[in-house]
Amino acid sequence: MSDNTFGTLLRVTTFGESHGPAIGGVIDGLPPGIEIEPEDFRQDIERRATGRSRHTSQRREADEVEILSGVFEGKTTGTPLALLIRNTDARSKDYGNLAEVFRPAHADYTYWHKYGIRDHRGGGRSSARETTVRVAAGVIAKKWLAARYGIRVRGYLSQLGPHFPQQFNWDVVEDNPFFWPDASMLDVLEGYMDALRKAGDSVGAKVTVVAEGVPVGWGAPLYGKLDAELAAAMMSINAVKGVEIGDGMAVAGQLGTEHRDEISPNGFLSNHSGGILGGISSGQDVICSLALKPTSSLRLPGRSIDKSGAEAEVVTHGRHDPCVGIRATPIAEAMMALVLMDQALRHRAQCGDVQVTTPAVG
Ligand code: EPS
Repeated sequence: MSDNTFGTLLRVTTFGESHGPAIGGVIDGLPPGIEIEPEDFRQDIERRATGRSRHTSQRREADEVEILSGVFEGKTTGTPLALLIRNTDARSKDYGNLAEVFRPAHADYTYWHKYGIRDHRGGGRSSARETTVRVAAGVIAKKWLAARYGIRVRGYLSQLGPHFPQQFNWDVVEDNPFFWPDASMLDVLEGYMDALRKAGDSVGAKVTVVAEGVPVGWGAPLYGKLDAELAAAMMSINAVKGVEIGDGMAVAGQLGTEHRDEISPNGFLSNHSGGILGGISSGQDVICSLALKPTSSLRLPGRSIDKSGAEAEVVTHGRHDPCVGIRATPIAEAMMALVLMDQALRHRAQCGDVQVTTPAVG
């Protein structure tokens, strides 16, 4: 496998499997002088972690982030920053039966055909465990974006199966295990998830991420579009099947007069475009949503085949998320922050000296 790196000036490489000794990553291209200490990682790592509510996988990982290089006296040195997170609670025997069969809707089947060898314990490399490293890398990007430009990246769950928020309040998002912006619906969600877990099924979800304070000008036509890079970054998260920028797929039904974000001297009058025009940030909030499919590892039997091609029934044991989307908000925030930081560095390199007299109205 050679495609484990993303980014251009800020390059993130991750490695490791769910049931190997550790996962980790190398972040290269960080500007020197960013203050980083192990404590910085704790909050976002906790927000993403398993076992923090009954609605997620009950695997209990320590998720301690070790910095191996690239930081001296609490500051980045401009050299590769390597992170290591040891796996401390893998229960590989749960997966013995998966060595010979393929879970329907899982990457088992495609990994096997592609590589001819597969770590079937947990999801191996395809496990959501890998996203811990992205979240750790995202912490550094969030910190830099906030300090340098005042940018805030935050997200919420915008759909859980058949449920949509009826009200919106950022202040309640961090106070519930779903990252849900409507406190009046929490009982409904709890009941829905409890019934789903009891039934042994799983469900999809949608996450929306918003970056506030992004200056106008980041992103490059045509092959370095900010929206294209966001889409690729979000789509690289396990289980993501759809990505939308701004109004996304709904633009197909809009008239030009509805869709256009009219401009006044005091700012844009709407934000259907999701803060990106021509692949370049407009100065408005950058808004990206992602749809995550239902977890494919189910204890309910499903039809499949074994390695010889014979019919097989698959039942998955182990500790799984009934809705992997519930833990995806910090992951999507991290990917947004990493893409923005990479674009910021590239913008600075090529266009850092550009000045126009038109005020930025975003
Ligand atoms: C996952 C399966 C479960 C989750 C895991 C993602 O692990 P296991 O195979 O050990 O039961 O707990 O998520 C994490 C461990 C994590 O840190 O996110 C999967 O198949 O994607």
